[in-house]
Amino acid sequence: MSLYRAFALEDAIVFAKSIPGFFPADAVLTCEEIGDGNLNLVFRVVNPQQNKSLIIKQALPYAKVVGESWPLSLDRARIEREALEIQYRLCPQLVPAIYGGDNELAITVMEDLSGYTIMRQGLIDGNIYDNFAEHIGHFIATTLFYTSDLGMNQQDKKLQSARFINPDLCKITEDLIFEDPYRDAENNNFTEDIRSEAEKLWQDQALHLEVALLREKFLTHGEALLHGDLHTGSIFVTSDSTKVIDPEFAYYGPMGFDIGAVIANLLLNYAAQPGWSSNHDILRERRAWLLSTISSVWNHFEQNFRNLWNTYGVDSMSKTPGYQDLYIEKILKDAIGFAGCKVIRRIVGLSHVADIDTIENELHRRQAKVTALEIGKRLVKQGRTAASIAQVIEWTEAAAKEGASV
Ligand code: SR1
Ligand code: MG
Repeated sequence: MSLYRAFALEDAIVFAKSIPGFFPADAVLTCEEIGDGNLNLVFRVVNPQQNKSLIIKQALPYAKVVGESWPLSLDRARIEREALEIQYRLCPQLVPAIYGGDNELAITVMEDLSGYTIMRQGLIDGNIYDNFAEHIGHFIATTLFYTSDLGMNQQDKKLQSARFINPDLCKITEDLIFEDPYRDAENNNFTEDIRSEAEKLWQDQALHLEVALLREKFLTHGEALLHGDLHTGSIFVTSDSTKVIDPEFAYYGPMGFDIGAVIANLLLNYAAQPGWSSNHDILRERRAWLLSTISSVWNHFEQNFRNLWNTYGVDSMSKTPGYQDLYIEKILKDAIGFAGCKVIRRIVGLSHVADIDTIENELHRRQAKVTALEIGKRLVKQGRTAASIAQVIEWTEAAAKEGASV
């Protein structure tokens, strides 16, 4: 019989005390549930005497955002912890430390990042994170390279990929990102003021063809161990530090998916900017920073990835002249297409982003959604033709102009 039960505050305190050497046995701990995501419980347990704390994350056996009618495997907690352990080993400065866990209780215990801000909120508040692109480019390049056939023994990679079979969470992505927005799906969630824009998505066969090709990559291309949900709500930041959390969607998939997630969420904030920056100079400055950050994320990724490949590549055939360039070009095209899909899903699909939904002014809010959809469609449709990251900037600016006139 399973020992699983959803934790109450007291259970989290008892569990925290069982972590060897963390809190003294007689500590009087406090606990609050701080989870604001779609799927899990998150407890912060504090010892005020020591000014010391930790986080306990527990998976629920269903999607919290929908309810018990949407069951989800608890094995995702093990997958998340094992992915975090791999990412921590590869990029210790960019991932919270793991203190423990329990597969049956679907629990991971980790470093409390209370001094950090969730990047999505930081961007909404108008902050700028000049070290972010370098950090995330390094994180994505390193975690993807060393878990791929380029950077690890290929038989070990097959065994490792078996540990990250994640059907329930992949199904969420397959449905919410690669299917529902393109039909009148029950789980879609959009305001009536953009119904005609949603309906255009359902009719657009050229768009569907590109989405089908991207969906096929997501379903079948096990290139590397992905984070799987690398949006700005999965990233904690300060001005000089970045920490990536929440890899419960981790699985072996196409490399461009993680880069696309970062690009998409910077673009969603870009689309939202007129709702946050009423001053034209500030608007221009914010948007310029977001676009240059997108270029910089890609450039740091590419530079790191090529360096790793040239220095630590384990596959002799991968040294064939020309192969690396074609491989990078494929990742870029995929990243752009995936970014487009990820923008579109946050406007018409089940789960939205605060960057857009919390804009107070109704007209600005609608405008942000229309702009995001224009950007998303353009990236999906043009992705396969891309030759450089500079085109993402061009296409975004052109789509934003078009969106502003709808
Ligand atoms: C039902 S879960 C909805 C979304 O939340 C997660 O963060 C993923 O992005 C997922 O698609
Ligand atoms: Mg998450």
